[in-house]
Amino acid sequence: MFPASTYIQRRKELSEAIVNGIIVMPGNSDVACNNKGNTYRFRQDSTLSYFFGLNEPDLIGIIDADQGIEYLFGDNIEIEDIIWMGNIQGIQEMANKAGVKLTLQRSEIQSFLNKAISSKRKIHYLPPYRGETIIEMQDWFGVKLPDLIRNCSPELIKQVIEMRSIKDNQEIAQIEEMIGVAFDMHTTVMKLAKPGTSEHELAGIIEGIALSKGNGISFPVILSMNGETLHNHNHGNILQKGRLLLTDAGSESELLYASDITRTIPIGGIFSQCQKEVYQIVLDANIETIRLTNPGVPFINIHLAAAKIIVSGLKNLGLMKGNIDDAIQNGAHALFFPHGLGHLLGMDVHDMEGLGEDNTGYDNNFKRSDQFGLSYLRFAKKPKPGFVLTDEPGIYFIPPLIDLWQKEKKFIDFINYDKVQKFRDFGGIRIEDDILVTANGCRVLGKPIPKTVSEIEKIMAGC
Ligand SMILES: [Mn+2]
Repeated sequence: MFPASTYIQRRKELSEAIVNGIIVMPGNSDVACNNKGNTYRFRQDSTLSYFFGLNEPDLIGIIDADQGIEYLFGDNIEIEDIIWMGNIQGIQEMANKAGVKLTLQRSEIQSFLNKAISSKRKIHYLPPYRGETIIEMQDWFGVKLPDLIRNCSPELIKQVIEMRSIKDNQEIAQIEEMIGVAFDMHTTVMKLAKPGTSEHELAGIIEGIALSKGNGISFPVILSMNGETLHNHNHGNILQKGRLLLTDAGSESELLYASDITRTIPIGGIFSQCQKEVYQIVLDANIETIRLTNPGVPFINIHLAAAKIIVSGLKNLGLMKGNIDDAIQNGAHALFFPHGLGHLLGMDVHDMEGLGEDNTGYDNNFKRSDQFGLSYLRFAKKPKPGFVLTDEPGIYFIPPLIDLWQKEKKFIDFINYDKVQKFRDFGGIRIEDDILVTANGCRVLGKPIPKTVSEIEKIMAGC
C-alpha cells in the first residue's frame, strides 16, 4: 500500500468535489470458479483500491460528502477464519491502514443505506460490472439492473476519471516496475521462440514470470503466429521458422498498476527482407507518434499521423496507391490498421473502461467516429501531463477482411488487392510502448525493451 496519507488525500479531494450526498464504493468479493469453495484468483475493484488501498474481499467504502465522514464496512475475524486462512486482518486493522476512522460490520450496510434512502439523500455509485456486486446492489436499492445502471452518478464517474487519469510519481513508479516485469516476459519470449516450440509453452512461461514478480498478468496473454487476430488468446500453434510471432502482454503490481507491451519477432531469429520492410513502417509509426505526443495535440491527430506513416509506407511497398490523405480520410488504411493507436493505462489495462470508454477517451470537443477502424480509437482527446497512454500502431493482413473488401470492390482506388493477396500468410505486426505525457511532450516509461530490427535479432541470436 501507499502511505495512508495518499488515500486520505484522495478521498478528501473526491469528497470536496462531489459536495452533496454519500458515495458508495463496493469492493469485489471472491467469485466461484467451479464451486463456491474454489474461487478465481481475487482481483480487487480498482476504484476501491484507488481510494482505500485495501486488497481484501468483501469491503465497502462509504464517503459522506456532506459531513466529510468516511466508513469502512467489513467483517471481524473469527477463529474459523484464522484456522483456514491464517492470521488475516480484521476490519479495524484494515481501516487503520487506509486512514479510515469508522468501521461497521458488513451486515449493517442495508440499514445504513436505508437511512440515507429514507432521508432522500443523494447516493453516488459507479457502474457495477460483476454479477455478485450487481445482485447485492439490487437489494440495497430495491431496483432491477436497468434502473441500477441508470441511477449511476455521472458526477462521480467524471470526478473519479479526472483524478485517476493523472498519475503521481508513486503510481508512475508502479507502472515502471511492471514494465520491468514486461521486459523479462518479452525478452524471455525472444530467447525461447525457437521453431518447434509451442505457443502454449511460451504463454505459460511468461504468465509465470508475471505471477512470480507481481500480481500476475494485467490481461490474458496474447501470443500468436497469427498476430493479425488482434486479441488472439488461442495458443495452439507450434512455432514455424520464417513466421512472425506477436506477443502482447503485461503484468499487474500488487497495487494493481499495469504494464501493456507488444513486440513482434521473427521465428528463427532473422527477419526476412519483406518482414523487415513492413516492420520498419510500424516502428517508424511508433517512434514518430511518441515524438509527436504532447498535451497540446488531440490524440486522434497522433492516431492519424500513425495512419499516414502506415499508408505512405504501404504505398512504397506497392500495397496501397493514390492520394495518401484521401485514403486516410475515407478509411482505406483500416484494412491494415483497423484499431486505435492507444488507450489510457493505469490500474486497469484499459484504464477505467468500466466507467465508459467515451467518458475516459472523449469529451465535448471529440465525438467518436463511426468509420470502420477509427471507431475503435479508445482515446481521442487532448491528454494532460500525468496521463499514461499506450502507443501501439500495427499492420495486419487479415485474410477474411481482405477477401471481403476485394469482393465488395472497396477502396479499389487506394488498395492493390493483387499484391495484398500475396501477404495473406504474413500475420500481423504491432509494437506497443507505455508513455507518460509530460508538460511539453511525453516519455517512454520503463526499462527499454528491444524493438529495433537489430536489437531483436541480436537478443534472439543469444547476444
Ligand atoms: Mn494496449
